[in-house]
Amino acid sequence: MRAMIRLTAVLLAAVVLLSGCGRDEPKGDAPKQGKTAVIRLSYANFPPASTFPCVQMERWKQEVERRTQGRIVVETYPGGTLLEAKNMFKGVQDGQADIGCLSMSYQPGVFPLTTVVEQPVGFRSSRTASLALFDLFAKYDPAEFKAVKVLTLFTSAPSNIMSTVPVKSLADLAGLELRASGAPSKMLSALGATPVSMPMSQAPEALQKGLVKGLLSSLEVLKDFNFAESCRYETVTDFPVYPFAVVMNRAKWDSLPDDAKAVLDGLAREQAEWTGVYMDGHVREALTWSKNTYDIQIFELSDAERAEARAKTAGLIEEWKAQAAAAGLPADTILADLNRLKAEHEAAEAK
Ligand code: DTR
Repeated sequence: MRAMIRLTAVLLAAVVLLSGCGRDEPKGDAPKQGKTAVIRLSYANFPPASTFPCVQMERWKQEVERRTQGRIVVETYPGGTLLEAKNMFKGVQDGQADIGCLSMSYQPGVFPLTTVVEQPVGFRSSRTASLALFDLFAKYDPAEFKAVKVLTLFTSAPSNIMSTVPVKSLADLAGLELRASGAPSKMLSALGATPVSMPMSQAPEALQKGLVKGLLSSLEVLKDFNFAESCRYETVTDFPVYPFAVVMNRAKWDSLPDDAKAVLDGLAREQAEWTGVYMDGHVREALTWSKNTYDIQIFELSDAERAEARAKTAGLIEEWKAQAAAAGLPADTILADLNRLKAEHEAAEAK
């Protein structure tokens, strides 16, 4: 009996020692760095782990850990476990998380330049919109992000309507409560619907409680949130994308060694493109899955209705211009740059 107790004690001590000692060593197959200190970075995200902002977060973590040979270790917190959608920007500035993923659409008025991307300019893919957003940011280095270091930017795919009742035409939108955010919410208003603005992380509960009859978002959420189960009707409208930024606490960034900074900077644009490509492919996959699993019905707006929607929402671009100008930005030049970048990336994608 005593021998048993001694053996158990020895085993316990070994477990404690092993878990404690390994804590600051690189993990996995990364080569060990001798006595070089490991830098640990916390990364907060607001939606569940299965969704695209978190998939891109895990990919970024993997690449950073591989490219720094384990000298940087990224600890990820999906699902709002460290910071929620609406306090992401402030939380990162206050140091509650080192890194955070935020959607500019959730904080109207705070991001006058980058929200040009959520205007109805007709993006057809997340890859094109993500690269256009990234390149626009690189050109203007806007004041709205001066308090933090921007690690990458990307967008959702174009938004479409998912609903519990069929929306076969614009007329069916009249008075329909749909969850959206930012400029896409304004777009719904202009078309006669009743937008209910909230971050995506609150959409499942709103749908479940019947507060909304559907939502406006990119269609991959049909699978990632299982919205296809309740929203059996999808209307392809190709409404705007939602822009995102991954930001880092400025002091934490300043404290990083130059070689680590170079790795993160070297990954920034590549990560934007990776996310766009992943998103576009995942939308297609989620649609197939939703058809097979829930036999969803898909409606397409006619060309005439698309033109009508464009005409009714054109005022939003003017509204953005006025806000941008009030913030001291060269609105017309920014918009022209955005359209040029869109055309360039679309042409590259078509090849
Ligand atoms: N459509 C935006 C952004 C978005 C698209 N897919 C997801 C998944 C998880 C969070 C956000 C998003 C939106 O509706 O918020």
